[in-house]
Amino acid sequence: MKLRTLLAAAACSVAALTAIPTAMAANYKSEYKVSLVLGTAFPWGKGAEIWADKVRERTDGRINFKLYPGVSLVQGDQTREFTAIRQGLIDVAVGSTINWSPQIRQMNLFSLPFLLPDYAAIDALIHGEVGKQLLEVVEKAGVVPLAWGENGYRQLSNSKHEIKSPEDLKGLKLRVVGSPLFMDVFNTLGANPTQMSWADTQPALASGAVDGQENPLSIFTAAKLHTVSQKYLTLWNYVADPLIFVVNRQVWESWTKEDQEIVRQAAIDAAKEQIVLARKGVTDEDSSLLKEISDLGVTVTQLTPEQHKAFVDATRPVFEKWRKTVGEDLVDQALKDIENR
Ligand code: X2X
Repeated sequence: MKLRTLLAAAACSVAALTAIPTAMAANYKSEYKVSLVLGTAFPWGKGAEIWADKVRERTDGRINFKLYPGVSLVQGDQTREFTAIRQGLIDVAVGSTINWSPQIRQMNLFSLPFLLPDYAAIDALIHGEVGKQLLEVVEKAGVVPLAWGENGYRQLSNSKHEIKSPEDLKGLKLRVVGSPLFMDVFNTLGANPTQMSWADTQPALASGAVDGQENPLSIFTAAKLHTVSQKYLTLWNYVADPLIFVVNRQVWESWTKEDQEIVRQAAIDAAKEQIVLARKGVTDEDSSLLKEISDLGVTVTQLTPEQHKAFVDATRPVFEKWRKTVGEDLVDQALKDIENR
């Protein structure tokens, strides 16, 4: 090869090398779509906003997240969210384990009735072996999981009467989320459950098409459920749903290693703040949200240990049935971790 050709070839490869970062940056989208059920009036959306802000700041604006609450990228059907993340219709998401459980059966773990006695139990699972295994399942399904957040303990509200025993649920029309496990729980308790998206729930409560629903107290207040006839609230802590911060795999791979690390660390930091927000006012130390709700004229019912036990006993068959679907080993590991918390 002539010297001049050699030099030209060398110059070309240098150009190619130096061109890489620019080319990659050019592959970045101007905006990444973040799917959420709830917007920034709720701890859920607030957590996503905190994540977005940190990512924008720490990447000097190379990565911009735009929030799409109301799972609008899947026309409000929260049970299709996980599939849409895999397919790339959604770039980024902060999603509930409940909404992804139709695709990932192991996510039903947190919905096993009365598995989680307290916040320490939730923490033991998400920060321990169980959390690690569940994130591996998400990873194997082709989505990049980054951090655990929290929606919260789901309490029962209705427009008809106080609920203190399974008998009180007889015939009540209740809106439930999209996992069949919830249908099993409320059918077993003698209620009349119907699956519905969150988007359809408030109109259904307002019109009286359904009598009640179950959701964390932060949602009860922010969505002003007392204005849609929810006059009775029973605190029974029967399940709690964590949130997971994730990125679509192709999107993740389009980012430089440096940016991947920034997005990961920002998710971890934002999730920590998000959990604090989710628990604000609903702990033993600070129960201010309960007071806020009873000040709205809502009858708040705390169960005695005996009343609580009646619900635990009545839902035990559902626990046993779903234990197999979730996976015996995973449930055993969870029970062990909760015992040792
Ligand atoms: O639909 C619900 O009840 C909600 C908002 O809690 C979830 O997305 C799981």
